[in-house]
Amino acid sequence: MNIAVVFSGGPAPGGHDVISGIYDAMNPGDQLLGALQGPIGLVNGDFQVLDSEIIERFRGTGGFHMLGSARLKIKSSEQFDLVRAVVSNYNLDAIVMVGGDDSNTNAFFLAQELEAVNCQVIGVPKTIDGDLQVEGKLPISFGFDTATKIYSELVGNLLVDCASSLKYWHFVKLMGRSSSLVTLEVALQTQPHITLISEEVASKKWTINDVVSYVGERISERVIAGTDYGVVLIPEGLLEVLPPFKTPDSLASQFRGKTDDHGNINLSKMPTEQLLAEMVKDECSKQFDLKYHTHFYGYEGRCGKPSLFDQCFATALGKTAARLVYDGYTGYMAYVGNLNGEWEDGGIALDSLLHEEVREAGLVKVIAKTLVDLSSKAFQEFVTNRDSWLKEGQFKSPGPRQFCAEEDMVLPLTVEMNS
Ligand code: FBP
Repeated sequence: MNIAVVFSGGPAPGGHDVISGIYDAMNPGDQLLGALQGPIGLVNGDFQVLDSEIIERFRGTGGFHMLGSARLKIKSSEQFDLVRAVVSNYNLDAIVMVGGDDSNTNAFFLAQELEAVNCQVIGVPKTIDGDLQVEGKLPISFGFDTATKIYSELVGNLLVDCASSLKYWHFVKLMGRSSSLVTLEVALQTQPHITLISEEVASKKWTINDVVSYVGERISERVIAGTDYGVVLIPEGLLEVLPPFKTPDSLASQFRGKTDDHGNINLSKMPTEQLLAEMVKDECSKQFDLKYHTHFYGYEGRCGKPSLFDQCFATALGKTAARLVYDGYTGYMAYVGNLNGEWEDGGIALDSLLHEEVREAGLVKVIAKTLVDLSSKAFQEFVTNRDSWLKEGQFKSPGPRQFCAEEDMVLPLTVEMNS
């Protein structure tokens, strides 16, 4: 068989292990090809043959640089024709698409388009955002564990720094798109002074002014108590859930309407942390002068060396994808679940995950993003403890990852608590 593997969307730690897992599970004599620059390589017929030398060079490493990736959505009939031609030129029997919710949606439509040319399409759940989950089957995608451990180290360092220098507030935006799962996980791991969760803000129907008051009041509480320093965590998708707001020359307004190829707003480019810090400073200016720094943690974690958990998990996902190919499936996504016990694996029909959503192009069929469930154990744990985290001495600084078996196989707290 000839199997092609495609990285799609943003990188996530463990991608190279998915490929290693596919390679390990392939029958001798079968060929694995890697699409260069992800979907772009698939459309243009740009591939690299993946042999044992390349596989061993990249096994266990972070990043997607073995092949490169892109956010191209294969959607037009011309693009589907080009892929069909590539399938025929390279005698491809199967394509494994390693991607998030949008890329797996694309994998579903590609599977339909390629059925006539007998080419199977299998998806593998990838994304640091944690927003691709399937209840009862897939508790998380690969990459989330490593990325959140890296962000937790960085946030932990800031917590120690501000408690040491006693003078700064750090406003930290964390990647994750519309879902605040990354932020919730990092909050549980580091116990910072103030954390915003977009799903809660949306449920309370807060405006930007409500958010500014909430943060300002908590900061004032600490200032009055003589602790004029702390860390504020802000999910990347915060602005998306706030009703349109007007601030003079609003930074956010510059970015409204700009979307990626799948119709997602480019939240990573919105300087939400800066905007919020400025507005809070303004709000508090009559009482005190807020001294702050802003940070955005996202790219730092997307390509980190995968944790042992992510290496094992991604390899298992790759092996499962290969098995689905050999068993003749198409339009399925590989899963590995029951992570607290004996791991279980298999395939999930992609069409069972689709729902209708309004995107830039109107109503489209996509895989629903998993958001923070406000009734989940993980969120409730956060709600129970956040007031005490606001006070001195509650924070945690996990430090660098140790990569020793026991510590590095610890599941993300949100996954552990919610399973
Ligand atoms: P995927 O959905 O492709 O996994 O990417 C996730 C992500 O890391 C988001 O958290 C972030 O908003 C986005 O990528 C940033 O994308 P870009 O690489 O285009 O800046």
